[in-house]
Amino acid sequence: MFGKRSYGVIAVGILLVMTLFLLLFGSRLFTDIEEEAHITQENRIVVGVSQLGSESGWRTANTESVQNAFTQQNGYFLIFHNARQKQENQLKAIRSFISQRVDYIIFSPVVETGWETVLQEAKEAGIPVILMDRKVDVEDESLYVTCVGSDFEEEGEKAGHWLEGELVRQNRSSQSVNIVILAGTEGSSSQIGRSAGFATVADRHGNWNILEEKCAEFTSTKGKEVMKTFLRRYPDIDVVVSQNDDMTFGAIEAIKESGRTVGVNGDVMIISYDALGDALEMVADGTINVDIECNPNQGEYLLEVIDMLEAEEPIEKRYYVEEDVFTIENVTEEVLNGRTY
Ligand code: GZL
Repeated sequence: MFGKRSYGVIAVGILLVMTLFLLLFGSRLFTDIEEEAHITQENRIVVGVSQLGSESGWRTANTESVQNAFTQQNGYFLIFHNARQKQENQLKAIRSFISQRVDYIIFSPVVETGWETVLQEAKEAGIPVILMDRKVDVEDESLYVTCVGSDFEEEGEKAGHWLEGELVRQNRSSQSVNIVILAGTEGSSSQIGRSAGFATVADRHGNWNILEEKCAEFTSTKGKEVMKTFLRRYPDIDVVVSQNDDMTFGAIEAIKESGRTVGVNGDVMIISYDALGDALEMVADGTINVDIECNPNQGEYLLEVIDMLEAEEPIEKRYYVEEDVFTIENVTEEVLNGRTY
């Protein structure tokens, strides 16, 4: 209908009109957006979050759940800091939140001890502190409002109870069983609780030999390295208890490279924690015998706690997230497809 030349004239005309619009209204447009951001920032609840690191798939999911909860749309201004596994970085971040006078401080303590002073500073600044995932070991429990996370001792006992039942099923409950344990970050409440819970059950069985428990930092690299050491030291390992799936992935690699087999039909039983989607695929195919779930989706729980604090409603000292135990019997397609981490 129009020749090429006409299209060119039309295009230039449109460009001219757009340029004119931006010159006349553009600055107001951006000012409005900026003012809008400023106004909503003033009215938003400011939350400082110190996340301990990004060492595992679990931690990534935990971070995502927090970032998906404390959004501008939900009325929050989130200041998020990753401490890269170092307590001194968490201490610095918390002090920075205090100097910025945030409304709330949330943090996942990399280890249980060494927090009294900074928590006292937050208390004196009148800033409520909420623990996420892991606990702190403090005399004065008024230094934090509440803790949202898992019952790690119960998780450890769940692992022990599963092994009790499995040995009965295999008709091996009176035979000698050699166990090695890949432990998480030393002094973290997940390591302390899982070790203690499993030991509570193991102590009831004189035929369970815990050959060695060694820290592998919750990472797959370290899990493989420590498992290689165990394989060199102990030729007849029957069970590996690995305190998170990332260490389990590394350990399974090391066991297979040594020529031994793992899982439901293998000669080394694998007990893992976290229940990441990738790990549940390995439960479904029999590589991992059992996976004790540790739920990282704590953002919604934390949101609810702050809503209650804002409404000055009474708060419990502890909120536990819901968790399951997965074996080949209950890891269905529906479970695998429904996994959010
Ligand atoms: C558990 C959490 C642990 C996970 C690991 O609540 O603290 O830390 O089990 C993570 O995967 O690194």
